[in-house]
Amino acid sequence: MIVVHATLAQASADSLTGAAVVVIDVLRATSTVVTALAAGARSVQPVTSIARALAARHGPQVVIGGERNGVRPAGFDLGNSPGEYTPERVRDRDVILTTTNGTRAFARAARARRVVAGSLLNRAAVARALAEEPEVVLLCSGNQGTPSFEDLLAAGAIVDAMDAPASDLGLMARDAFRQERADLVRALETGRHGRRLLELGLGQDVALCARLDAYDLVPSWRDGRLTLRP
Ligand code: 3SL
Repeated sequence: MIVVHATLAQASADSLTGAAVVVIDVLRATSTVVTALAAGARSVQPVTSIARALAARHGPQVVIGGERNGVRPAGFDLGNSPGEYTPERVRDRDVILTTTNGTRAFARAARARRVVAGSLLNRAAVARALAEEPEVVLLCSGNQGTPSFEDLLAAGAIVDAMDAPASDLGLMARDAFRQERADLVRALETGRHGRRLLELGLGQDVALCARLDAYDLVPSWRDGRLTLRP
């Protein structure tokens, strides 16, 4: 069974304990996680505050990245644009990432039996990796407590790629994905968060995050870090 939660408010940490959870924040946290690991980062550690991110700086092998209000905080090496996470910047390094909504979603899922990062970029790989799981929760980060169009589209894309029954919201998300699939850049630009990124001059990020199945990898959570180890 696949259950979709449109916001973090729909899922308590306790309710996720036994499940396999896919954390989704298409714009842009989980797209950045996937891109950083694809570029050769050793790990990505999501943390919930700027202070914790800065405190984790230990030598040149650590890269501090993230955003508040879409913008790179003072003292950070990188923002939250997937395009910044190039092999030159992150290969063989540990990334510490803090973002407004996405990293809070990882904190919410931290006690789940299994946690992976999902996005449009890696939805087929995620669907394949979780094919044998009896209970899958697609945890959409949303935006400040409200559902996000792009997160639900990615949830629908995962439902579409999995051969399993889904909750009603999962079926609605799947149908929305099927309807929008032909032009995912336009679809992502339609939502509130996509429009905000366009206003910030970050339309390039929206296009980067809309590339369906661009990466065949699944970031998996262990001991507070996301890596490509299964
Ligand atoms: O909220 C988040 O986690 C971010 O991904 C939002 S932003 O796209 O970087 O503004």
